[in-house]
Amino acid sequence: MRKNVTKAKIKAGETVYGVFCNLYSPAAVEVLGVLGFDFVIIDAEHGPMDVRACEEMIRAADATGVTPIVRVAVSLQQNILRHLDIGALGVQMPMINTKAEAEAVVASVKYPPVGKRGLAAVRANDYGFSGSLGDYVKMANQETLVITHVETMEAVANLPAMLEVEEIDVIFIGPTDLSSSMGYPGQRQHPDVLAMIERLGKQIRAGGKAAGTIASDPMGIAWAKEKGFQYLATGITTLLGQAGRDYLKASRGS
Ligand code: 3PY
Ligand code: MG
Repeated sequence: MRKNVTKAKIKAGETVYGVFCNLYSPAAVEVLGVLGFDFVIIDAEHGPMDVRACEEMIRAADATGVTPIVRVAVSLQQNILRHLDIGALGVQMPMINTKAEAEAVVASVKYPPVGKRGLAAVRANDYGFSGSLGDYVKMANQETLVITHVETMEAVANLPAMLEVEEIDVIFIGPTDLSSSMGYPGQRQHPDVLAMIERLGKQIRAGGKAAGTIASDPMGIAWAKEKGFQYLATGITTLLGQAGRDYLKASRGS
């Protein structure tokens, strides 16, 4: 298992930058790695990717040194395990609304004695051929990132309790779902939504965890950094859209 450079940077107080990738393309993951992004979030929530597809995306991440994190749709122990066994160095779990749900994520991600993850010789530990499984278990518990989303009003109400869950490294504010839950669907820039994100970011940091959110343009990145968000992500289609529109504007003028 390789070291989780993204986790080390977060623990050292650095800001890390990544991309949600909901298109199945190992080559795109390679490009993101070569470009120098810290992490890629292979999106198995919003998108068609199954575990087999995620494995090929993770292989591409491993080839270029970018940290592979999978956004897993269903928070069930056996489901989370399959994404970690193929080599994800982190799990990002959407729609976590209660302390019990947050604790269940940790239990699924971590091996005993911290959690309940099942152990086998799998891709994540070089199929058991390099070193002892005992050493791997210790390293996996140390290196694997646990990221949970706060993106509903129920989660906002339960944030103080969720902050008590040790082993969650990053709490990620999902602005699209949060704005929807607040009654402003599609209005991520609404002043009430921005004020809520700012408040949640402060609360997360005061609770001893790193805060994450979406930041997709220079203003959004500057805003999020200024508010203390440390784990910033954009999306692969957002990047394509920005570059594609700029190109067409420069070439055709529209
Ligand atoms: C959201 O904004 O709701 C997210 O989950 C980020 O993609
Ligand atoms: Mg969301």
